[in-house]
Amino acid sequence: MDTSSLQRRDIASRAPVDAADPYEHLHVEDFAAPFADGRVGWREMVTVAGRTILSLDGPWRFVLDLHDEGLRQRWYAHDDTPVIAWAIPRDYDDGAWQTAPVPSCWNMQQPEWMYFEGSAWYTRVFDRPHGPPGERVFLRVGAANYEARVFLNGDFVGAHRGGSTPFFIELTGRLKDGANRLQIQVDNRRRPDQVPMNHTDWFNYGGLYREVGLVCVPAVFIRDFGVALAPGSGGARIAVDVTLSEACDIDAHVEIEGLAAHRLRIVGGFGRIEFEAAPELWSPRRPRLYEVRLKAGDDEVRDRVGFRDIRVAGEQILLNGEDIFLRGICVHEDDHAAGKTTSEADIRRRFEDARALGANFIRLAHYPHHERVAEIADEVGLLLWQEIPVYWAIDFANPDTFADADNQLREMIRRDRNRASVIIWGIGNENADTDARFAFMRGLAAAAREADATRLVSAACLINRERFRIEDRLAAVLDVIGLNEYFGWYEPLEGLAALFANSAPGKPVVISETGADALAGHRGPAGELFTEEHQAAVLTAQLDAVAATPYVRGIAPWILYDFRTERRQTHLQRGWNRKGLIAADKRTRKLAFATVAARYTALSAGHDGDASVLEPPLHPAKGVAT
Ligand code: GCB
Repeated sequence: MDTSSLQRRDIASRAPVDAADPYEHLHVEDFAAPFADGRVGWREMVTVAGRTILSLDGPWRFVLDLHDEGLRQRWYAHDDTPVIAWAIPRDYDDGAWQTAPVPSCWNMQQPEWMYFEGSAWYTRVFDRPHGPPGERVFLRVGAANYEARVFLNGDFVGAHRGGSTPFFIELTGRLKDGANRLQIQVDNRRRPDQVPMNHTDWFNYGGLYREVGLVCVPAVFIRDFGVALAPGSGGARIAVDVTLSEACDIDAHVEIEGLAAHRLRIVGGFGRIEFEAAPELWSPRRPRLYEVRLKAGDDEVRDRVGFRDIRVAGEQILLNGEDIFLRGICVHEDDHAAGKTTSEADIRRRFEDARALGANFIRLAHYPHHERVAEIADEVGLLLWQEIPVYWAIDFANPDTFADADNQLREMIRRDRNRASVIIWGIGNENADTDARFAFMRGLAAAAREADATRLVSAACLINRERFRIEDRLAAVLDVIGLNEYFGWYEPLEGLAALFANSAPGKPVVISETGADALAGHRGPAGELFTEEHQAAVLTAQLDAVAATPYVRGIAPWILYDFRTERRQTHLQRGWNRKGLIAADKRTRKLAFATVAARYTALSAGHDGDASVLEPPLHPAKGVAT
């Protein structure tokens, strides 16, 4: 059959299968092309602060689609005629025989789905929400790894790429009275031009692994808003900016509990105001949050916001004007039973363990974590580094890869920019120092600052191993130099002192990773790799070296919990990275946990200010910190 005359855009819109040539799909290979055009990104996001989300979580009909038949055969265009009435056979009936829960990672649902990488289809029916006239309805997907294509009542309505940030697709005007059929095709294939690319040191979970729901808003609604201390105001002024869905001119009203109430003029859909206010500042010891209400036209949003100042001065990091040392720990969003799907309890346990370690700082590796993480960190007083997965050998020369990374960065910032706990945006991890990478990263640093002028920008930089010093062109565009170094594990420990002595970064350095694998329970001499003793000895030496190096203003050992990764296949690893201070059961603490905890506890007295104040509780049951 001659398929050359097929127009790309036609493929998505042609008539239901029964009417089409039944063999046509066998010969079309650009079947995914029509769906690239409808991509949504950061501009289409809708703030959900204080809004009710109508949950679509629960069991969805589900099938794996190894050969992409769903797009080829246009499964989304099928009507719901029962098999008994079919005129010609089909290969799909909404997965009526099988379900998967949303949110979840399909890998964790059935043993035979564990290593599946490819497309899968989720289908469910929901009733159209009934709100006031003019109400608009958006689908919100918390995260889908990696690419998602969405179909409503047989029509393609939008797509998204990037596996760790939320996306929104407007359904207004497309909803029928009564039942509506929603289908989401999720594709988790690893590809060299994606962000991350195909090679990473974590497990590639697939699916709708964060919550899915509907958000209903008025015809003109608040799309985005920011509330923060005005940069450079010394904590004496607050700035509020508002972006509406439409380019209209109206008044908005902002109220900050006990502090201020102001009218703010919106022109062409955008408004900004700065006013005097002297809030009690947010810090890890006193994570004070204020209720914020913002009204514009018929819309209203609410949030709980902390006010704090973070900046660098020379080689110091200043929190509210005071030098701070980041006693950190890295953490992946990974669970031996739930994969990448997380829960309130899991997040609070993570924070409890970090607190028991004496940490005041967490690096969320290597992608944006669930939005509840930063919300809870705001409440309990933990500082966060949050990043996008610009990891290792990204296709830096590819403009489309840049567009993907830039969008993920802006989506992460839009989602979390009102979270005081987030102090650092991470834009990359261990990328080779090429011209293409430098241009790419310069672009990302500029994007981060344009989207948010109130935080620090960092990345895990490189070491020049010939001159043995911290040397990376990228350092010039960062506020804080992140450094992943594994002296004592991948290379001899002796190099560390030389590296620190040879380097003169002129900016604060944070050791964004260091550590050693240890299988829990594997004991032996400190000289033997993979023993708990060896891991503890490496981290002791690292903490000693850091303590003797004034420009190192923080350290985040790799990592809180062991995590799943197929790259690691010795008999001591068996598919797990064993650098956790705690085993994958999230209970068994290795020797190194106590080693780091002892150091951090000693350090904390001098570094967190106001040590007389008790740390806020981690569980709301015991009282939410204000
Ligand atoms: C790194 C990577 C991290 C790995 C870690 C390791 O430098 O950034 O993703 O998991 O090393 O264990 O080797």
